[in-house]
Amino acid sequence: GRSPMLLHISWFTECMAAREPVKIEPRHLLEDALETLSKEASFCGSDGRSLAFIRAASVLRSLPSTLTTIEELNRLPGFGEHSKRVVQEILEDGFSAEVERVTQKEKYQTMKLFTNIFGVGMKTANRWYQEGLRSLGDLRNSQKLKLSKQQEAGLQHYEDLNMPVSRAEADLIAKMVEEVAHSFLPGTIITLAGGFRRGKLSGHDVDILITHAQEGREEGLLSKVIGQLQSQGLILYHDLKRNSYHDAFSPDSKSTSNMDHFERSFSIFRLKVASHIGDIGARDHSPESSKDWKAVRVDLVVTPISQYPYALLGWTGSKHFERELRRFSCNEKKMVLNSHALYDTVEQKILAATCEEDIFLYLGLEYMPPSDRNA
Ligand code: DGT
Ligand code: MG
Repeated sequence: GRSPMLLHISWFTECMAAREPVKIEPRHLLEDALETLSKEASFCGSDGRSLAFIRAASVLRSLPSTLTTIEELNRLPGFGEHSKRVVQEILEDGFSAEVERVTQKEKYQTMKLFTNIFGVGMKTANRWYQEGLRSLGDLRNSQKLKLSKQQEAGLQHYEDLNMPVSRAEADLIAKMVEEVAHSFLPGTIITLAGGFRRGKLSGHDVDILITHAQEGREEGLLSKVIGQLQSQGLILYHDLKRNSYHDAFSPDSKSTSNMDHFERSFSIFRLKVASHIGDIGARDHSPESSKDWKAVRVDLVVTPISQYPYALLGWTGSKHFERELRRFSCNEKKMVLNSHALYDTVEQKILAATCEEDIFLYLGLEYMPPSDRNA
């Protein structure tokens, strides 16, 4: 059969042509419901079910207008019976009893709380839940719990890190990084990737790519940049991973791991915030309200220029778009796509790209600008 991505694209075009201005149900209500069920499924270890709900939510997101009738729903690709049932319920009653039940569950609430801690994955969250831990207070007060440095930082800055990062804050951080990078290596190219590149106005972190037009000049730059920012008191946490492309990566490996092998730093920046932002917090009278800084999650990723177009495509997201694109490459084109390269398994060669457009061309797809990749 045709790949969901192609179905999706052709259906989308069809829909744009028959655009109707009706609007009854706020679309986020439906998407949030499906996302809740997706989370719940992943908390239960059902990755397949989780993905099915993500797909359905992504189809809704790509609709030109809000869904209003169950008939429209029946024409949509990528909608399983369960997702359909939930959407139908909300369209008819304004809410879904199943979703309400899930959000009330203690396990769901606890898993959501714990997995929102920087450095805590599903396994750890589940273990803590099984041990009877329920709140951040429980984690902070536990005597026997052994937290990693990353989790400690995540717990310490939990509130800040779960506040959205604004576009202005992201730009400010990119500028800080650029200035320092230029002081060590003029001509360094800094790119704001992730959701912000797709035009989102806020995000959960700041994803920054670092490269240089001369291959190899970027090597060793990151530790200098971090060191400099650190000496200015701007880094609350950082974990530098060295480049492991050559020792751990083979382009035709069947590994499904999405982790890439660039030199990178998972960090938490200490960002000065304008006093009027602090004023919002001043309404509550906690000592925190006088704080004139905010902890922000920043990923710095260093890429050689030869891999930059792939890194840019891979780090622009969305996660779901990446997943669908990689699946399409593999199933329809017999090519393995990741953030380093595109590997043609038939010709058995790596395809070099100088820009994102080249990659879409290799895949036989029309170029999609970042703002169209929000699926
Ligand atoms: P948000 O939540 O507003 O930050 O939304 P995004 O879309 O910026 O999501 P984010 O920051 O989690 O990831 C941005 C893109 O970067 C996403 O498409 C996947 C990619 N990405 C994130 N972490 C990794 C990683 O460890 N390895 C690879 N290969 N890609 C990653
Ligand atoms: Mg991001």
